Amino acid sequence: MKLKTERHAKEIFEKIISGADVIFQVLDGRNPGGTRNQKLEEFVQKNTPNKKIFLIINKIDLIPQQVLQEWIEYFRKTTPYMVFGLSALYSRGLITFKKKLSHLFAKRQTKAIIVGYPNCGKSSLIKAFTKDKKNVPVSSRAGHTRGIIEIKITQYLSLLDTPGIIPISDNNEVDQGIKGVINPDKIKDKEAVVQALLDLYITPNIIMEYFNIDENYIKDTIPEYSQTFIHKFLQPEFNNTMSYSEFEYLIRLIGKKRGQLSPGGEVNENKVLTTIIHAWQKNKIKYYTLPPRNESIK
Ligand SMILES: Nc1nc2c(ncn2[C@@H]2O[C@H](COP(=O)(O)OP(=O)(O)OP(=O)(O)O)[C@@H](O)[C@H]2O)c(=O)[nH]1
Ligand SMILES: [Mg+2]
Repeated sequence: MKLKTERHAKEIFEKIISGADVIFQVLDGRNPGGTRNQKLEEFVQKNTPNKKIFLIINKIDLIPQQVLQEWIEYFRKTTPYMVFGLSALYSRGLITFKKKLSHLFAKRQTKAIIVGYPNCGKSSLIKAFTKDKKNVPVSSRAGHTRGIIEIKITQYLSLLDTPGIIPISDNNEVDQGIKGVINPDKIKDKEAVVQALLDLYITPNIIMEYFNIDENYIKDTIPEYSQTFIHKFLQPEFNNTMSYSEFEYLIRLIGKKRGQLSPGGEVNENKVLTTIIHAWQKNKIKYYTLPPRNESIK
């Protein structure tokens, strides 16, 4: 779904948050800044300032503790919202989160809703809450539009079991490929997605490590290019952009390593690109981002 206009965005936001007093905005821990929707936050502040927003940094099992701390500090300094880190998949941080919630909501019945971009872990978080035997489904609001079920997570706080999906604002294939909402086979320009990955998130050495490509392999496989390439891209401190021929070289290396060849014997680039995007979408390639430095305090 595409947010065509400002009005359209507002309609969607309105729908997402209706019926809830508390909004849990789930962020992908590997890129919390990029998976946060500030337009939604502004909308809530302007139109329904009584609704409380929480930032939930999910998937913390995929990032170093120090990186999580930096993001938490960053959000505490630059936003008025409460911030929590957790792993919905491994139920980490859930008890602390619930304890805090029972302190914060101790007077009247309150309803929370989970919102976030596709793939950030909304359903996993709901599942984590449901798995906990102490959290019981309390009501099915029959007669209401969809018969939404609520899960009681503390004495006074219940969670609507249908999350609000924030649509990706532009219908861009690259964004969708990176966010994992489109199957790699369906992506027309796979090269653009892999190049964007290399521009925004991962360095070539991370990809090569993932495919078990080391110095010797590079030297043995395509000797004419190897010294410059090794020097430039096998280092973890890599801070260069790849030229197109270097990019092609990387694809060739991976293709040879994986035996992804066309009948003619050349590397099947399409297959290699699909493999990379697939590995990325399945969270197999490790990465994380750091918060921006020196941002003014709100
Ligand atoms: N490692 C890790 N993976 C997670 C975590 N939470 C969710 N995932 C994975 O991320 C992917 C997306 O999780 P979902 O819970 O389906 O995400 P969602 O936000 O409901 O996605 P949509 O329904 O498509 O909007 C799945 O492969 C989950 O297993 C987590 O805490 N750690
Ligand atoms: Mg879901």
